[in-house]
Amino acid sequence: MSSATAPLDVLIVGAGFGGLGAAIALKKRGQHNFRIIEKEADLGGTWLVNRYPGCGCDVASHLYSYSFAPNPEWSRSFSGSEEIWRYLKRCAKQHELDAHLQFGTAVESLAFDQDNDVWRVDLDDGQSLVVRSVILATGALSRPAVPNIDGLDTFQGHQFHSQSWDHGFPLEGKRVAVIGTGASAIQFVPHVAQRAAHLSLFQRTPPWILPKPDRKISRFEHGLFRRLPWLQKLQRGLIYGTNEMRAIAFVYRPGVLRFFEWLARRHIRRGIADPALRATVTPDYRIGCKRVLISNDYYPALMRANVDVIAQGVRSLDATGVIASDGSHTPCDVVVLGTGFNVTAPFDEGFVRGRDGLDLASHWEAGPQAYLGTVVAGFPNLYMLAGPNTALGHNSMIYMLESQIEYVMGALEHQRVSGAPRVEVRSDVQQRFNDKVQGALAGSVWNTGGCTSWYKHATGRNVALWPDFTWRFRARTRQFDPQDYQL
Ligand code: N01
Repeated sequence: MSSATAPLDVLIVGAGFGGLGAAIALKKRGQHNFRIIEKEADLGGTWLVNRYPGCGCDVASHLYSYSFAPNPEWSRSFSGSEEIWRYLKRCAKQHELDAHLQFGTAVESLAFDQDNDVWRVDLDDGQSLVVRSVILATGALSRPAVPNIDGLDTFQGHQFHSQSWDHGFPLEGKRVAVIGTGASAIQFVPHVAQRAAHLSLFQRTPPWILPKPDRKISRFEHGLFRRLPWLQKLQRGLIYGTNEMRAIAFVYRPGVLRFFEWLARRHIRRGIADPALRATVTPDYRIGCKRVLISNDYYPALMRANVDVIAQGVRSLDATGVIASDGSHTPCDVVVLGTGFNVTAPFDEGFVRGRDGLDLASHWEAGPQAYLGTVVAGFPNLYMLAGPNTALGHNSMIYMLESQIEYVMGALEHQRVSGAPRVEVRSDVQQRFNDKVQGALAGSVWNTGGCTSWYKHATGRNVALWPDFTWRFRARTRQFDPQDYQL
């Protein structure tokens, strides 16, 4: 559709869990004048692009799925990336989203045309769209963080980031250097260790890791879940409730976390025989401060004869390898960056321009901030999913996304019924909300646990996490309240 034709009612940017969920919600409400633009060649978001060996979800599958689309066939209690992607494909098919999906096209910029109360959207294929409302579902963890390490570009071997794993490059017989020991790295390190001639793992900060209660789900259970859907619902509820309890420790009673540190230390002792290596991988900050990881094969992998853990930190790279901060040089054939994602600057300058030309990236220079992680003053008729302070350290993001989607549907419905040309959150409402969020974060383990993490902006503000029970977020987003808005 070019700008000459009638405006689209809604443009969804991104075809991951958030974007597809929003599209299904629109269709359920009889709204069909929308399009989903996706830069990748297929749908799936995170679960399409993250395909490193061992990639999977550390939230249990019965919970990590849409509430309206239970999957009785999950093969394991914690599913792998490809199985989650196939689940999303099925959901999109069942809800007939094909006609709305446009792949291989990136949105280059979005600008609010305040004379006409529409968004003008430029795509990288040269097309322009005019849309009434935009839902940005671009994901919180979609922009790889490539570290600013001296000499990274001078390295003559092969290198890639975990998010764009090069499956065409065989690791067999190679000397591999891995930088980073976060959630992604601990999943792929055991697989790389099995294939590589040698693996040098550059650890800057060790993560806290608990045992992963993973197992195969039997055919008998699949049959039960198919015949008795309430049983799967019950299981989902139990997982949700158990996860929710963790908020008590993370936010209200960080002292309780000592018990989990004891469990994690025991996990280290059981997985690693060498006392020196045990000391190297034992964190010195409170558990929960960084995301708590789960794995049964990471510590045993570090015990292999072909694996070294280098805890000195990375100073630089040269043509042939990695130089640690103590000056030691590790020659390698390939460098894998398990260095995570850029969460604190989700958009480039010029990508979103709101009312009066306000640029979202500049506006967020001191860190992203929104109301309910969904709307930002100065940016009318623009909604974001998985926005600021909606990520979780304790429960399923799908629950948060579904809460946000319900809220956005309320806003769109209100606009339709009232005929208001603009829906823009009041800045005082947004400010009050953020003061409360930051107040709640102040005593939490994420802010007091003695670590740095991707949750925090350079200013020290935690711009990522929702610091409370998720049901409270759902209660806050259940109903769109026009009083919070300039309409
Ligand atoms: O990234 P991370 P990730 N020199 O930021 C290190 C989600 N996820 O991709 O800790 C040396 O956790 C950095 O060191 P430090 C999940 O929400 C989910 O692993 O900053 N090292 C750290 O060790 C997760 O939290 C699943 O000191 C450098 C690592 O790189 C989020 O994605 C699976 C460095 C980055 O770890 C991010 O995880 C995977 C440098 N210059 C991921 N820069 C699920 O199962 C960075 N590091 C749902």
